[in-house]
Amino acid sequence: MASCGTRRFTSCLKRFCHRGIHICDRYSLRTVFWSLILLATLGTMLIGASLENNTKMVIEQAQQSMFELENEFVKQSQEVKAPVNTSKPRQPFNPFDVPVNLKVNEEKEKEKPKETPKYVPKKSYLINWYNAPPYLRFRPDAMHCGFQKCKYKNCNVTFERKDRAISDAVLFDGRWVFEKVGFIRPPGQVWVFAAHETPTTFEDLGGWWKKPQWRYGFNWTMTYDINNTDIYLPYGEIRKRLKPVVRDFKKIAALKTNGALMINSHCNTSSVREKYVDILKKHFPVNVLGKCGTPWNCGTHYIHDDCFNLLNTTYKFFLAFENAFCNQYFSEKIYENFDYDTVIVTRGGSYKEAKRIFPKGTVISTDDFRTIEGLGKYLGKLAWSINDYADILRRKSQYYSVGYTAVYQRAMCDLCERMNNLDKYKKIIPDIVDWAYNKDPCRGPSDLV
Ligand SMILES: *[C@@H]1O[C@H](CO)[C@@H](O)[C@H](O)[C@H]1NC(C)=O
Ligand SMILES: *[C@@H]1O[C@H](CO)[C@@H](O)[C@H](O)[C@H]1NC(C)=O
Ligand SMILES: *[C@@H]1O[C@H](CO)[C@@H](O)[C@H](O)[C@H]1NC(C)=O
Ligand SMILES: *[C@@H]1O[C@H](CO)[C@@H](O)[C@H](O)[C@H]1NC(C)=O
Ligand SMILES: *[C@@H]1O[C@H](CO)[C@@H](O)[C@H](O)[C@H]1NC(C)=O
Ligand SMILES: CC(=O)N[C@H]1CO[C@H](CO)[C@@H](O)[C@@H]1O
Repeated sequence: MASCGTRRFTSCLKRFCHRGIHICDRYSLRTVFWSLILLATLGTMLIGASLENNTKMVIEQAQQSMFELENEFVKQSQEVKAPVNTSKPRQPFNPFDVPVNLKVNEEKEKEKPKETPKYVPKKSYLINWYNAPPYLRFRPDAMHCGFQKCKYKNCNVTFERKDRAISDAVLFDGRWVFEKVGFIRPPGQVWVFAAHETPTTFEDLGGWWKKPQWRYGFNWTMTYDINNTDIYLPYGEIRKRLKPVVRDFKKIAALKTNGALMINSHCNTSSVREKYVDILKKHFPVNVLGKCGTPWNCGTHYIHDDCFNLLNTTYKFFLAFENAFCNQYFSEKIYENFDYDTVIVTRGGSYKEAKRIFPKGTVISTDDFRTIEGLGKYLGKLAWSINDYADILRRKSQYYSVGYTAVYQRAMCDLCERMNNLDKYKKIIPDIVDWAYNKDPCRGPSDLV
């Protein structure tokens, strides 16, 4: 074929055939010619198609990066503004899909037989935190945990003042509400009275929540007291580990040099723990860090930084003494320190409640001692008995504390489930003061002997 050069294609083929190629015997030259034309056409079409594919890909990539840019923008603006807008999820920008696609879809819809429509939640619910407490604000993981892990995912939380009047539910940190509500409550808006702290501290900030303007206002409560709340939000939860940890607990015990440690910032408490500790000090060495003892700058804003290592390495006991004795009230003092290799002594809750809440043999409760001296002597004995001490650490290490984010997330899921089923959860709390105090949830200290 190389010799064909500039001659006309047909005569060239003729010459080629005369040299005895068999196809010339079977097919007419014309057939060969048209076949070649056909092949050429097909080839062109294929190239065209792949070009078209390429173009499509380029467009899709452009769209993709537009989505990404847009998402990035949404993300950034959320980061700056805190969360969260609700109503409809934003439609990703797609310049290519306006009327044409709509038409196609309409036609397709007509062809299809009608199916039973799948249940799609009608809307999403906006939940406004009216005055999120510092306890939450300093825990951004919890604050922004979202609803993706919930059964009902169609809720959003906002912390912005301006969203109050357009929200489906408002969460109030009850003891911190103001004199005036400050916005017009839309019909049907759900109000939740939330409380981390105990009723003994509800008076601390003006006590406006007790005033008539807040009566018949709240629908639900959200607190740590499982027996007296609609939405259960404790400080944490202890769970069994699937795989036990293996550590040399005897060695850890043997290396500890100090007695008991307390870290706290409230020095005049309804549980009068300060007095309890003063008496305990006569029987067992106790160091107090924080506002009520030796100043220390660690763990500000509830963040457990490396300073807390001394629970692992130095102190045999950590005194998780609550500021009040109220049903179910066990705070971050125990939940945030549970995983350290130290033995925790609790003082709180209703009488002997620690025994029911925490796994057997993992914590020491002051309820189990008739006198403070008795506790002091017990701690002294345990401190010198490496085997017994290590046994407690080993038992405790079979469990772990899930952390605040997990329990907060669960409470938010519960709230969202309720929002989706308002009929089922209809409730108005006539008098929130009654709810707070009537069941007599708190006791005074009876162990200061
Ligand atoms: C929330 O989104 C809607 C549209 O989805 C928009 O009209 C509204 O302005 C947004 N609100 C806020 C507070 O950003
Ligand atoms: C509180 O609730 C727990 C868990 O639901 C239950 O086991 C316990 O009996 C209740 N206690 C009281 C005093 O009602
Ligand atoms: C401690 O608190 C009580 C009331 O809660 C108050 O009467 C008392 O003066 C306070 N004592 C100190 C030393 O602050
Ligand atoms: C305390 O010790 C345990 C076990 O050695 C370890 O898992 C944990 O990370 C330690 N905690 C800190 C804050 O170092
Ligand atoms: C919540 O309380 C308000 C005002 O008392 C009431 O109008 C509304 O029906 C209540 N919502 C629910 C779900 O109970
Ligand atoms: C901004 C934001 O997070 N919006 C979310 C609100 O909730 C819906 C689910 O109901 C999500 O799709 C949105 O992304």
